[in-house]
Amino acid sequence: MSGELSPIDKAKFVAAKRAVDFVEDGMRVGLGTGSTAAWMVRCLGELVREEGLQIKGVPTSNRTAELAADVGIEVISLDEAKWLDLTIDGADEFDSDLNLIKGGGGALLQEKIVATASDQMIVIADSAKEVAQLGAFPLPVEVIPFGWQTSKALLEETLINLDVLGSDSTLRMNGDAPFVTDEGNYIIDLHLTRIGNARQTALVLNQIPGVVENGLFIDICDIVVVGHGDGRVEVR
Ligand code: ABF
Repeated sequence: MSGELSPIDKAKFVAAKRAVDFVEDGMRVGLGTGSTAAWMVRCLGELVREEGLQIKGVPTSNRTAELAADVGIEVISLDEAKWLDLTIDGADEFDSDLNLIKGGGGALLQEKIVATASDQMIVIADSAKEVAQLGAFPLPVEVIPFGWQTSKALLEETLINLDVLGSDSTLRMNGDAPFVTDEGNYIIDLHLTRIGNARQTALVLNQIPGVVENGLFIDICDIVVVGHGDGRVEVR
């Protein structure tokens, strides 16, 4: 399945392959979104098809739902599953406390709901995603389309009062039109450079009317499986 891979893809693949060792027969599994999570879905599909692994998967995006069905995983909704044994997902950044920035792929809302509804969340990432302090990756904030410019202005004003560097923000675009999430919302990316107090930032951002969710995942992740370009894997 992995063929000849570039070092970055190899790192993603080996992390994904190691993470599926945590999946057991009968589990309800949250399926993340993004290129690393796509490797994990393919690895799980192989176990389902070739070793008879019995799982039910709850996808975190339409794209993951399609891929999971294509590789033979039984897909159910979160409401059907109600609670999950495990979620495996990618991330844009993780720190030594296993706090994360997610949402570069635009699926942060479903990803956070699914991860929170899981006994355990495992993040799979290449080693370049590890940071001493979160914030170099633009922090995605999902907002409803109504009044998004006002929400953007309020976000920038709020950032000035938080322990973060930078208060610039941009509406995520898809060509000439705003990028629209699976839930029909927009994403505003906050260009912060450094987030001093990620816990406080996550709470404060969600107080702004119009904000649906932000991409800071605090105290949600239990394990990070880190893949390296030479094929080494670490479990943190
Ligand atoms: C999802 O996909 C997101 O939360 C994160 O933004 C992104 C990571 O993508 P990739 O695995 O392609 O780097 O996990």
